[in-house]
Amino acid sequence: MTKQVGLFNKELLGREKDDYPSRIYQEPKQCRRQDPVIHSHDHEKAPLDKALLDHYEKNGFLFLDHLFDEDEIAQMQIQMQTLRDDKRIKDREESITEARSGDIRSVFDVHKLNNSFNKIAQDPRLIRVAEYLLGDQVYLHQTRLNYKPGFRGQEFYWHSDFETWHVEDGMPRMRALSMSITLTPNDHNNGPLLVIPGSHHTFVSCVGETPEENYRSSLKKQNVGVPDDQSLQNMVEAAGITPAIGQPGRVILFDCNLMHGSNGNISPSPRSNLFLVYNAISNRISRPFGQQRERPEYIAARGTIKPLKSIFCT
Ligand code: 6CS
Ligand code: FE
Repeated sequence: MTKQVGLFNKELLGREKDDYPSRIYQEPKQCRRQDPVIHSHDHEKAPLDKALLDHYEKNGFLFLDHLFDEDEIAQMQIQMQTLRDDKRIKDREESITEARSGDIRSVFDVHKLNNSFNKIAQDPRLIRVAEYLLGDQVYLHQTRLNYKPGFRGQEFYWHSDFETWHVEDGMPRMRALSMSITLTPNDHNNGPLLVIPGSHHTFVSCVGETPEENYRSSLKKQNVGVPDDQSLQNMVEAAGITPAIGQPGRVILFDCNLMHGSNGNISPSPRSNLFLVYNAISNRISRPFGQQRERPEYIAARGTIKPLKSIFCT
């Protein structure tokens, strides 16, 4: 018997209908995606060729190479080290440490903590791609540096970012995407991003209620909003697992609902990436679809939201 928890309360609160309910049923469910993958249709204006757009539509991810020159990449690598070695950064709430080793795992809101990353996050070469795919002006929902240090970098278990951003941040529709810029080599040995091609077409409703202030543990190890084994098995049997490997400077762009994760890193070399999450202005987050309090601004921007650049400026 499917017990729907909290749905009645939401109706009472006049909340719009939740098209992607999760963490309210007693057993896992799957539903078809109810949003386009690519929200623009004017191919004349497309900043990417048709083959790449078709790949993205079908698989939910794509690679952008040679966007940044050697100096730009070197500058990002220097800034990444500087942040990691700055004691003041480690003591901030935006810094998430590894549960076991205490090494820095992630630094959130990194575009507000560092001018170089702020410039990259607003770079027109990235914004125009995000604007086209999302069919709207865009803003930064979240930015973070994931360090995944050598020897002891812990895993990120399978998940859909959208499932979390919908339930815990109130992101209404699947109209957001992540750009992961590789800052160190991402190879088969150091815990590269693993994606399940085509999984963005299905929304997996997860079992298990969200504890208050879940982010205090989920950013170290995600235990809630995690898909069930059978759903994962079905997706992997249908499409396999693709490791998103690449040399520094590659942009791994993926849809907000793509199922992804990454293994721990026991190799000596860190797998460090800059993650930029672009959300459509029309899709700004509101009240969480779960019952919990809003997450802090450094994880989910909701205060000062303004478009990064008009889509009418070429
Ligand atoms: O909760 C979040 O927003 C973060 N959690 C994961 C595992 N991926 C997206 C994001 O960094
Ligand atoms: Fe994620």
